Amino acid sequence: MAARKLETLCFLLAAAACVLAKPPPNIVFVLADDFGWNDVGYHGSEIRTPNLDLLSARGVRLENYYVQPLCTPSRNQLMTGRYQIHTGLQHEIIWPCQPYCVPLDEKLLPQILMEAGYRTHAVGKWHLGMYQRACLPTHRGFHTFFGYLTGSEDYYSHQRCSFITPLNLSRCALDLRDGEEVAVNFTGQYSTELFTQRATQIITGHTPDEPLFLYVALQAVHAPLQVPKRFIEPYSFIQNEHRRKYAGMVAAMDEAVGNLTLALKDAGLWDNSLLIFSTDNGGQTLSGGNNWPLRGRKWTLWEGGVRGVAFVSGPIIEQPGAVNQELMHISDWLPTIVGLAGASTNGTKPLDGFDMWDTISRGTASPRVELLHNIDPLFMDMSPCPGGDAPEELVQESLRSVGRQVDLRASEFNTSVHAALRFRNWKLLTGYPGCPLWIPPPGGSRMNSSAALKPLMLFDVQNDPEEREEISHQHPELVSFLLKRLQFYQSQAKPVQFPPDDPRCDPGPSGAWGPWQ
Ligand SMILES: *[C@@H]1O[C@H](CO)[C@@H](O)[C@H](O)[C@H]1NC(C)=O
Ligand SMILES: *[C@@H]1O[C@H](CO)[C@@H](O)[C@H](O)[C@H]1NC(C)=O
Ligand SMILES: *[C@@H]1O[C@H](CO)[C@@H](O)[C@H](O)[C@H]1NC(C)=O
Ligand SMILES: *[C@@H]1O[C@H](CO)[C@@H](O)[C@H](O)[C@H]1NC(C)=O
Ligand SMILES: *[C@@H]1O[C@H](CO)[C@@H](O)[C@H](O)[C@H]1NC(C)=O
Ligand SMILES: CC(=O)N[C@H]1CO[C@H](CO)[C@@H](O)[C@@H]1O
Repeated sequence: MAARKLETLCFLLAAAACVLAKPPPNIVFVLADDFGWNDVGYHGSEIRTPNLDLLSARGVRLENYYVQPLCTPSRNQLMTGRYQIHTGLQHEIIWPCQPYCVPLDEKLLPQILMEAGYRTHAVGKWHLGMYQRACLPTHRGFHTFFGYLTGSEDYYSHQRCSFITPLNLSRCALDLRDGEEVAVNFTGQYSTELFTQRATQIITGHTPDEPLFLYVALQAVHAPLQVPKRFIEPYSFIQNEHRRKYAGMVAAMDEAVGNLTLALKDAGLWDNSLLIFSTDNGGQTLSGGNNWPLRGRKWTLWEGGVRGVAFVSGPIIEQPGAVNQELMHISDWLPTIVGLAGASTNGTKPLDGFDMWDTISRGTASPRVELLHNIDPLFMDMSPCPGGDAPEELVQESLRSVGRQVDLRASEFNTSVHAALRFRNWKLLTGYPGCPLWIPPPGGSRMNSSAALKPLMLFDVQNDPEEREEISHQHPELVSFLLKRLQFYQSQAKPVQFPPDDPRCDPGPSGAWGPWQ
């Protein structure tokens, strides 16, 4: 709507006035998958990312930026501007056979932009549910979609293998669609190149009289570790095979972002574009990723799971070249982008995100002082964590704290529950936060160390971003305040949605994953 109004205005006014009244910017949002803190060149990684380094150096690096520790939750918060507790998606991811999706009464970012006159496209990973057609991207605000609906597929065959519990069988089937149709012709094409090619075609074919919203949710650099040889060759110096392949995958992703930027320039769109780059969660150290020196990894509430690599780039930024240290969260993109689009958040449910544009573009103080990382009463860390699994003492201590709970008023937060809250420079963690190790890059000579876990831990993450010094005993009043805040959030949480597998999801030996209801 806003774009149309502006066009009409331009038609009625003199051309000079139209130059002043700039049309809404094109937004290209690149979401990387499982890209770790220590995997980008500008954080000192041994992996080179010349395009990301240059674009971010000419844009704004977001160095105090947070995501959720997992794929579905981060994407969910990006699309809704709301915390997981407010959508019922606080537990894990949507597995292929679970019959649920982001609640259909949530208004998503692309819906708002579409109503505001944007042309909206999604390329790559969806992972926000697909058991019904109504859950698909083309029913949730995207004019077009090319990509996959679940996660973890093969980069070449585009097949996803998943165990279907009620059928007691493991099924491998295609997961690639063009719009809502199964896309059968792309076997053998490496997805980072395939998705970049499609995104480039969208940019090239875009009519500049409409603003563009292009969401490129790359498969890179999630496992499995697969990449064309040309990308690995420069990394023969990395001894560890996982890390070496992963480095190649990062190189392919870096080239992809370079290609997208070039396409925007060639199409004459760059001057009024904003490129946003963000990871969806911390690196998975079991699959080549790394978050050193941060603690933990993907799937955990430690900084290594939730502190994300992100930057913005493009000529519309007022103070390019800045390194931004203001607190920001992935749920902030919805109000920020909607604000830039001149659109309205009317029709969304109460937002947890803030409009960060002044903070990003001009460096003003962040309006965000608090951030709920998550509260998940069902949490389990499924991956091996040698030497860092929840120790017996913590389990016992948690049980004792459950016992203590009985004597307390019901308004007390249950500190056995996996949760974390950030308030200014403070971060409170309760329950088992997930694998608590500091994991150095493979082959690195730097050592980790371990520290005893407690059911309740407080860190000053501004001065101690590595979460090494637990200081809850020094700040009893602050701890009590933060527990009240957690209880405040928990009191408004929707019940966790996590239905059992529906056997009707089975695509059969020659079918494709997709809606079954
Ligand atoms: C599942 O299948 C395996 C063999 O594929 C079999 O050994 C096992 O008993 C089955 N489990 C159930 C619960 O049927
Ligand atoms: C894709 O496959 C379909 C059906 O197999 C075929 O009709 C079509 O021509 C193919 N398109 C391309 C670009 O190969
Ligand atoms: C980038 O563009 C070049 C030239 O078109 C192409 O050969 C290459 O495969 C592209 N890279 C990626 C990762 O898409
Ligand atoms: C918000 O949306 C409602 C329903 O579509 C509409 O009646 C109302 O005028 C809108 N408000 C604003 C401020 O746009
Ligand atoms: C506290 O949370 C733990 C872990 O979710 C749960 O097992 C326990 O029943 C809870 N205790 C109370 C009193 O609700
Ligand atoms: C490389 C290294 O130092 N690894 C250690 C990390 O900490 C765990 C837990 O103390 C040890 O088991 C590892 O050997």
